[in-house]
Amino acid sequence: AIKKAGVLGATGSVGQKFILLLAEHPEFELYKLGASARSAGKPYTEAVKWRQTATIPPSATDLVVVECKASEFADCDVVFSGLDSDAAGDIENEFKESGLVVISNAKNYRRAPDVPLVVPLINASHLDVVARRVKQARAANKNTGFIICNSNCSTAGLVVPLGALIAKFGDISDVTVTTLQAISGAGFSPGVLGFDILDNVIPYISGEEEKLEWETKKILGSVAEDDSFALRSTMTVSAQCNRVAVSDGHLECVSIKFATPNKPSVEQVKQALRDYVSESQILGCPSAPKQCIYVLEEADRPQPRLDRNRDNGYAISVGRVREDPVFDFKFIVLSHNTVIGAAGSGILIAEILLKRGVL
Ligand code: 11C
Repeated sequence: AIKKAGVLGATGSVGQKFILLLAEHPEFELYKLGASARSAGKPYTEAVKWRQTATIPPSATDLVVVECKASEFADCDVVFSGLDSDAAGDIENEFKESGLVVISNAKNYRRAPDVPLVVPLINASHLDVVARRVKQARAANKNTGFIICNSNCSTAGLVVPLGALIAKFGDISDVTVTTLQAISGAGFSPGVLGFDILDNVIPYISGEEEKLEWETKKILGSVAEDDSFALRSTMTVSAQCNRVAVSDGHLECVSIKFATPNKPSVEQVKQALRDYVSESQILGCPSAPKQCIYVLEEADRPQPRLDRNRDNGYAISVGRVREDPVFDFKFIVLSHNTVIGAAGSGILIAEILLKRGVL
């Protein structure tokens, strides 16, 4: 049966993306939309109209927005949270405590050792712990509520090729990454700019470098014997982040050093990226990309405008794979920051949970 989905932060930019991705979804129906008290009681079209660029799918038009209270969402099978971090902490915790499954794009619980941080193309295995805990809780008639976080958008693009290469060649010891990030990551669209980006590059994004350096290690680390998700990767990651005049699609210039003295060749690195298959593809999830990582050979690709929508924004593009005179290899990564970098990852997590009988 189709599962009932709720969306928190429904009028925000991530919430709107969740709504668009759920509107035509074969396994989930849009069932409850939550927003601030200011929007509660209004039909969604009315609540979101102050956002000049909003696209409203027909299945959401007449849904009446409610406040983000667990009691309003009690009969949802899954709740996607696009809440801002100032509201997400208390609300998501209340939902979890009342037995709801929350898949969150907010940063609040990403570092919590009992909360998995999942980029579904690369560490869906961390969901095993959730599946086990939920089955035990069900058997004991206990609360089966939990929170799963998806990562920061630039982290999502970075960890996919890193994880694919670790799976094939063993640990990576050092990573440097310089990002060129789209304005939609800051919640802006081209028509509604929040700052002077045209003819400009802003060489600072608050908190972003720390997220890349920290989240990458949690995602690519193993799960501890006590099922906790503490930092377990010993990789050193150094990030520099820039905002550029692009609407969607984060580009990242990455250099890596393998821990092993037996280095693969450039061709072997490319082949390993091409051959990588994610669990979402193996399980046949409806939103899974056809190819997880596209390796492009043209010298000037990937580019955001040309390559961000591969496989509906769920695939990662890698280009310019070459030797690095300081580290071992360098390459460019492009990911769609609002799809696989945000709401799309949340949807894929839910699809995997459904296939595993958790939802
Ligand atoms: C950006 N990475 O592009 C941010 C947006 O932690 O989910 C996403 C923030 C987050 O500015």
